[in-house]
Amino acid sequence: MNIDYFIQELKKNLSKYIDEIKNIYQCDDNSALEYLNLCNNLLIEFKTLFPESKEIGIIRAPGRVNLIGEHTDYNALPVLPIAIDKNIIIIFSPVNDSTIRIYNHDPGFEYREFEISENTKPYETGDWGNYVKAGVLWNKEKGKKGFNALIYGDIPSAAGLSSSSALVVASALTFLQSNNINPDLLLLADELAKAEQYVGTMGGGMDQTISLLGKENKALQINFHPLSVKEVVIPNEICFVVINSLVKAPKTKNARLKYNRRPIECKIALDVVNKYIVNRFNSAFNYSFIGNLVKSFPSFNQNFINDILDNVLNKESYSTAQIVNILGIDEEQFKDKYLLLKDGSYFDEPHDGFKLRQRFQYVIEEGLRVSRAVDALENNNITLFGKLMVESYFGARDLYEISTPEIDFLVREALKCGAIGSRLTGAGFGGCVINLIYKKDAYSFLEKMKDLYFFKYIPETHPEISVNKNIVDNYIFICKPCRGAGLIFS
Ligand code: NG1
Repeated sequence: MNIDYFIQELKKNLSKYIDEIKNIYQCDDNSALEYLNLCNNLLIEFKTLFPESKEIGIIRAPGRVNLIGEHTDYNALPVLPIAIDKNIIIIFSPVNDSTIRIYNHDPGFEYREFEISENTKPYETGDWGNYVKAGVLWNKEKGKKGFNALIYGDIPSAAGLSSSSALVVASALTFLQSNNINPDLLLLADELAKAEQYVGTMGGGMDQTISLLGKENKALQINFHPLSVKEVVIPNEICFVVINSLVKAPKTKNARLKYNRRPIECKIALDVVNKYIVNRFNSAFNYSFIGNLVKSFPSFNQNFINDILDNVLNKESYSTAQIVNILGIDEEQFKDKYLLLKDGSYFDEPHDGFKLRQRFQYVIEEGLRVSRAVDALENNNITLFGKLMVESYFGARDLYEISTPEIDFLVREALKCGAIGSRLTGAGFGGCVINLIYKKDAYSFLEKMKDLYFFKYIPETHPEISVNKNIVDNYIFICKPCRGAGLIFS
């Protein structure tokens, strides 16, 4: 569409576009008007940055909040996220050469420019441009045309709401659109999960899938290897409230190693179990994901899990020497198979050893909880869903060790203030808590939690974090399931 024409349209016929925005974001007239004003401002900014670009498109890709099923995706066990109304928006214009030129509306992120070429190397670890590169360079065969773009985002970063994957997804769709390619969204989600590992995190496929396939008013149960999705209706009387602990966990930094430790420990734990199965059952089973073991091993049941925890993975922690001995490989083979990171360095043995039993137990239990949670929602059993959320939190805190004192405080107080369920959401080490609330209790819950956390706990325990009282509603909010990524106003 022509940028000047569309700016005029938004001036003259604003009301014409309100319904589309209300449908996408599940919002009221006022919020829809705010979004339209934002689009208008971004279009004007784009015109100033790229005066030569006349034909434009607008892509959006949402962040997500995961209701239950944390760190299960890279183990091929299910998750249950919703897409939220916070998103990445890209105003773009295709160009005839292979150059990508990107400005960020946030002046904290500098201009980036790169070529669609096999020789294009990643920026330094942590650079925001790497997420755009991940979205564009994943398949060089598919297209050669670049684009000029202005990128806007309102998903808090490093908060477990998937700002990074929303940027990868939005960049990929912008690239495909610029080359007139209509992707199959499920296949694209699978590709982009691998593509995002470009930035160095050994993550799974939850975030890209929900950002692409999210549905209004519904959660998605996502299954992996093979990737499939099932829509799950959220009962009308409940809602989900996100609370941001304001403790950031940027996965491009320290939290990346803490995060990567978990997939590494899961893979080692699985191979110890694989080895045991081969010896014990005299069979050729060799599972590549914990989820495959759960789904396909004929003798998988509670007795089998107990046997593993009591007799196979029965130590509190394991040293490299112990694991090498169990697996019957040498230290070099061990390092190359399990500890090699994307940047070519090796993951160091943690000072408290590899916690194989705890990680294995948590992942198996969390995967089973997701299936039970979906049944609970489908049977309108809100109390059970809440109970499973709390169990998930305990597992994340005690076995997977991804909680923080701030998250612990929020979950404890939320349950006292009317939440039926509460748990950390996303990768952990900071970030957000998700709370299940009856809609009728939402207002009083929000007021109590604002007061307890943002006006008391944070000022007392973290004087270095400045709480802007005018935007507290950005830190604690009801999230409605929204539509997945795509072109808007096309
Ligand atoms: P967030 O919360 O966005 O950092 C990460 C992974 C997910 C999943 C969750 C934990 C990426 C891009 N995302 O998400 O795949 O493993 O942690 O459930 O690595």
